[in-house]
Amino acid sequence: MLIWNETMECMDRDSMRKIQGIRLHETVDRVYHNNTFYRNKMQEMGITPDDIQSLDDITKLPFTVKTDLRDNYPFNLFSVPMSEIVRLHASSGTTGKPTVVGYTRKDINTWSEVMARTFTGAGVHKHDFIQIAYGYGLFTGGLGAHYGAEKVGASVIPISGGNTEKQLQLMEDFGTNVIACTPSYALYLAEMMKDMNIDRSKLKLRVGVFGAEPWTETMRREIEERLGIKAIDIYGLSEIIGPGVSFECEHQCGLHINEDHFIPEIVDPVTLQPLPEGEEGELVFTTVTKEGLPLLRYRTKDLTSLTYEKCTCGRTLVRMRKCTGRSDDMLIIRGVNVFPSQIESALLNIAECEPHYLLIVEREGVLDTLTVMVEVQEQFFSDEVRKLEELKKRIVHKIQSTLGLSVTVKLVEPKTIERTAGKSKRVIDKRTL
Ligand code: DLL
Repeated sequence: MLIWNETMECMDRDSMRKIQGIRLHETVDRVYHNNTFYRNKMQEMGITPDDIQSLDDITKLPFTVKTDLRDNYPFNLFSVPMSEIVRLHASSGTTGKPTVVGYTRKDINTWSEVMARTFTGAGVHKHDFIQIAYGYGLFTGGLGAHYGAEKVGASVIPISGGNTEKQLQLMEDFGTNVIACTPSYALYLAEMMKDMNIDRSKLKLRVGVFGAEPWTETMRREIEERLGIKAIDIYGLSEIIGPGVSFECEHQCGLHINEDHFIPEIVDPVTLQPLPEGEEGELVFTTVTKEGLPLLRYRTKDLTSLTYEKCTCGRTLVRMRKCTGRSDDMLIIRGVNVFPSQIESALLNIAECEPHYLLIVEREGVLDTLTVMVEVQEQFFSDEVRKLEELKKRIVHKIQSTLGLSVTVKLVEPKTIERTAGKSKRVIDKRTL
């Protein structure tokens, strides 16, 4: 099994910590001298770059949150003059101004490097044909994946998201063996493949490189089965670089973090105190090589845990557990905390359910209600009413017994719930509309 950068990906812990410490000091020194926002923050806390001499000193640094980026819209958090910026991306978000991120030439090279590690981790090499169906444009998915795939030398098909029939046609004609897109779009591709009567044996698809949204292990199994491929999870966020922050190897046992570039911490989301290895909390990153937009202790809101154990693949890079929820994804329904991923797992364990669902939260008087809308497989939907009622009861019971929450279940025909080429929307919270 190939490793893109064995020196960095298989380094012993002491050497990694030393490099991280040096790079951390350099980054802090740089932002202190080039960025008013961080200089002010550090001065308020009474610290200078000299206080940051080793990795352990990271906890002395201030946190950064998404609103800091919004408040400094569009470019005020950048740490280089605009003449050094060669690329801008932005993530739209649901409210207010987008979050803008900027890259220097060196940042683009770093991004290609971490994405080359990512693809190599997924077993992708220069003889592969990779179809990039992440959106190209301001979203970091398309171009981020593109540069990494070119770096490993694969033949890149920059098709972007959508245009599903064309995707499938090119897949067949070009002999695509790697697909990169969101997991929800992967499911849609599988569905269309069936509708268009495409003979799977004519396709060379071998592996999918999926990310940009949470997806459960049960969803992974569905995708692997329906597309007949290995489904690899990749994680990232625009603020830190885009895709390429962490990646699974072929063993699919946690995502290797490119920690020589992005130092992770897990903190308690309430007290912000660092948590020990293995405990779940909020993932926080400090970038230590980025020039355009270096960030100190950026709170991702993503919930996961870390392990420093060496992986079977030989990489020693710290691994994060597959991330299935964000602290701001959590719904509180009549006092019960629910993550959409928990409902997803419950639904996908019921054979008649399709992996397409939508959660609708409403308030009736003082009570919150959760309606779970889920598609039922064709062959069951045409069944008699009594059987559908029985199925509905089974789903309600499954959710009640695993989450302790009573919900209303609405069974709908296949293809009722909207499909998307990008990130799927699983929750409509009418309480906040
Ligand atoms: O989604 C970057 C990306 C593109 C990652 C393509 C992977 C593949 P943003 O639009 O800024 O960036 O969204 C970042 O998406 O904080 C997570 O909540 C979520 N996310 C990204 N990847 C995963 C994943 C891109 N593999 C936000 N599993 C992050 C779970 C993910 N959530």
